[in-house]
Amino acid sequence: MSTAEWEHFYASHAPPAELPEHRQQITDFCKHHQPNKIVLLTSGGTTVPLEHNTVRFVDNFSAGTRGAASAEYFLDNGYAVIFMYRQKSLEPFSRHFGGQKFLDMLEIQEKGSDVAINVKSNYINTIKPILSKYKSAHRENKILYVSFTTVSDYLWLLRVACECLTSSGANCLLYLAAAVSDFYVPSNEMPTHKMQSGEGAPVIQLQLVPKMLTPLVNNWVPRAYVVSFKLETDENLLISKSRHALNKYKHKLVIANVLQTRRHQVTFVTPETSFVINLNTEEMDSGIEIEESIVKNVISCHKEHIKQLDSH
Ligand code: PAZ
Repeated sequence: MSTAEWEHFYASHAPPAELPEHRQQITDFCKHHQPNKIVLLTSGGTTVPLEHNTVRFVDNFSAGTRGAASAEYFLDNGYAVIFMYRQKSLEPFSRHFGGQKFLDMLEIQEKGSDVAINVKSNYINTIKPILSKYKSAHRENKILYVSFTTVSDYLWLLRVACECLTSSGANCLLYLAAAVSDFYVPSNEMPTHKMQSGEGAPVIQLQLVPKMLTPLVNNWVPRAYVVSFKLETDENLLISKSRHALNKYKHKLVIANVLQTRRHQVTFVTPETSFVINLNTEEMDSGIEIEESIVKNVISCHKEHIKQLDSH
């Protein structure tokens, strides 16, 4: 990927309005946590707008489950977390109470004109540990939420976050779990207003999104431990494509998963080896999440990375 393609992408897509505010927040957060370990975790899908005044867009399946769950396990393990997520995708802690689940946990008690809303007693043991972890993560300023929606917002935010993280050196871990679109409609080829059906079926030409891993690994955060995720639907491609990514971008770890089995199986692929992490049915039924093992293994790889860089 040449620099020119990068410059072209950034030059032809305006940064999101909130970018200066996000830069300040991330800078302050990184300063606050230095010299401790910090993870930049990306989560959820990205949209590809089809109009400048966007009514329609191309999206993908990711709900942000992997990212939101992983953020909680990183916090459990003492990391400060920059949670860079797709707006309206799942968030750590609140993910446990989404949709009607939250309302089902409550009951109304009325005595005359006094009305109280309480948590049903059988849910207290479920809610209490999650609520305590949420409160302490926020009290101790251990998690920063920054959101994006479109693929270009994502790429702008990623670059800015990396610039802020450079000074964290090897203590910085990048855990790139977001499902980022590979294709986009260039800004100068997008209509300003809503496409009109009366004008017939539109022909939309998508272009390849420049891959950000090359500048990220080489220039933006050269000492960080970078973990990318690879999703496939054809299992036969999984390892070869992960190895290809490692060779091409020169980072240290790809976590490979297949769409249908991603909740209970992933493969860690490093330049030298690969190994599978699996949950059995019993573990899944008891509520164990695969992200707990993923994060544990990533943290031990990160430790090893810090040791190696320290010894040079
Ligand atoms: O968000 P989710 O929990 O439904 O899915 C997680 C995932 C499959 C998006 C993630 O594990 C992943 O593979 N992300 C990278 C996708 C890719 O660009 O290949």
